[in-house]
Amino acid sequence: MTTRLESLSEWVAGIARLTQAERVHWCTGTRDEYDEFVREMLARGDLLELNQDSYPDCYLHRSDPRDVARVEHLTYVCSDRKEDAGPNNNWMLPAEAREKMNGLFDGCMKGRTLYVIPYCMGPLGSPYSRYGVEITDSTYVAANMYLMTRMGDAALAEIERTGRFIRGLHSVGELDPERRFIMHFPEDLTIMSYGSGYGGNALLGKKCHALRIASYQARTEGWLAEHMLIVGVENPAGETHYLACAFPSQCGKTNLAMLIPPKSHRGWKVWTLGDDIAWMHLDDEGRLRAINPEAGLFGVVPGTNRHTNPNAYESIRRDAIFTNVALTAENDPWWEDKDTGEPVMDWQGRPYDPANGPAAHPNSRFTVSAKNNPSYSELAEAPRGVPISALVFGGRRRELTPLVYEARDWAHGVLVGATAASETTAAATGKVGVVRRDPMAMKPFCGYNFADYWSHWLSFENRSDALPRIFHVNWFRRDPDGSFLWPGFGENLRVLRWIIDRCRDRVDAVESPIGYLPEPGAIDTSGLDIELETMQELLSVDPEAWKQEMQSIGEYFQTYGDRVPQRLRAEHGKVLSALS
Ligand code: OXD
Ligand code: MN
Repeated sequence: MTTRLESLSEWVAGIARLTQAERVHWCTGTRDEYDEFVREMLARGDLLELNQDSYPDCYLHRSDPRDVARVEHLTYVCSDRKEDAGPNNNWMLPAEAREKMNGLFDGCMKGRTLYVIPYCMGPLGSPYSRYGVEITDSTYVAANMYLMTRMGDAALAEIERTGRFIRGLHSVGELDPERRFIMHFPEDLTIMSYGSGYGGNALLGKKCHALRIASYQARTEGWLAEHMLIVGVENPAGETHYLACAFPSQCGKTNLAMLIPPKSHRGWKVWTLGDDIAWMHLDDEGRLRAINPEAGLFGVVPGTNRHTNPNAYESIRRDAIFTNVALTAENDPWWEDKDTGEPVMDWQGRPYDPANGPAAHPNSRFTVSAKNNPSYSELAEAPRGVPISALVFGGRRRELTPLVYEARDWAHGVLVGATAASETTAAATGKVGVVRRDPMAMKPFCGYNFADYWSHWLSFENRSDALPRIFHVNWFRRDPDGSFLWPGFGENLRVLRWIIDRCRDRVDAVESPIGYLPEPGAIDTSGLDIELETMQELLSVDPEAWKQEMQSIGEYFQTYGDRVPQRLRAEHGKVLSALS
């Protein structure tokens, strides 16, 4: 099969020539095709069959041990002008980057199959959905794209109808970390990724398209592409409120998106719409509506068990691809905190020896269709998405940041998002556990200058008076001994309830220099073994520590120079003077 869209067929032919691919396969997106990908990978040893009785249609992929996470230091935004990429991105001149990448792609698919993957981000037929074509030489990528996006004929038909698509070129190359680059050309709507097979670097629909390129498009077109989960919280009266929440990688987005209400909350339900990315547009009434551009979950495996995330645990019992987990003697997948079974072989295929570190890689992943999730919302397929009542920012902070607080208004909320910070995790290579500024959880994903991004966020203030309220949460506050103060997981619903009550004007709040905090007792802790003092500690604001934080934020803003919007500086100034 090929295409009648000349711009696409010419591009594919040119890449096939450049890379000297042996054959070209146009992906149709059927289950039979996926099964064939799996058979080929099993034959080559790229996939291993897991125990088919306990884990039907589940497979294990072991990646190159040097290719297990996103590589932010090798990820670039190549805009014409350096200042348009901003201090938040690595930058290279587009011509230079293209030359470098063409050199790497030259002849790199000799003897390999080139897959052409037309895909749709968002529900097919939604006015908010966008299309792309990824070219790759990795069968693993093609199989994962089948689970993560709406890929194949239907997407191609739409691309042929409109002629519009994002071009994504990917090769695993030699998997050599010294010859690895993830390049974005937002002004040309193009992505070039070489030398990695890891999800965030190689499944180009996800971080590269749906965040870096889409954030750039969203700014020019007046919408938002964000690193946010989307959930619906249904109360016992049957009313559902939708929330979009931004947390950095490995801060529990998937767990919150799939939350099962605790036993104390009979009659409540939480519906998953997305666990990683939200595209949000203003509708005719000025409400922000969100769709999830993805169709699957690419989640962190360690820590997933029947208590922390029963829905995820259930979702990955069939039709899942596991990457870099360990194995039990029964050939079941195993990971840290699985709560059942014992590892006999680690993620690198060595006999398990605790001296070698964790059995599963800390960033080991599962890929499954979102439809596997028992709490998947039907509205996740709705072309117009869902109206968002609250936007929630968060991070992983041992101290300082209270369990929850609310911004005074939209502009203050933009400051709250812009000042978010978190301890780093294994989702990206580099040191783990150091606090870094991660505005809107978009540090690794914003395809242009953060200062312009904040202006874009602020611009919504003048476009609608029905915008969602903005909150900040921190599930990760600890006592001096290092123990978590808040139980987290399903109990986080108690905090979401306060957020929703605020949105409906059902509860008052206490004003503080950093925003509105819950009144004592306003967060329902019935049935929880948590002392009053612990709640006070969780909701406390230390003015001295906050002053330092705001001063350091002021210094951070300085690194963006004059482009930082005056409105944001004014909000920052207001908080700082309230703390003095
Ligand atoms: C992810 C990430 O994989 O944020 O979602 O790293
Ligand atoms: Mn993510």
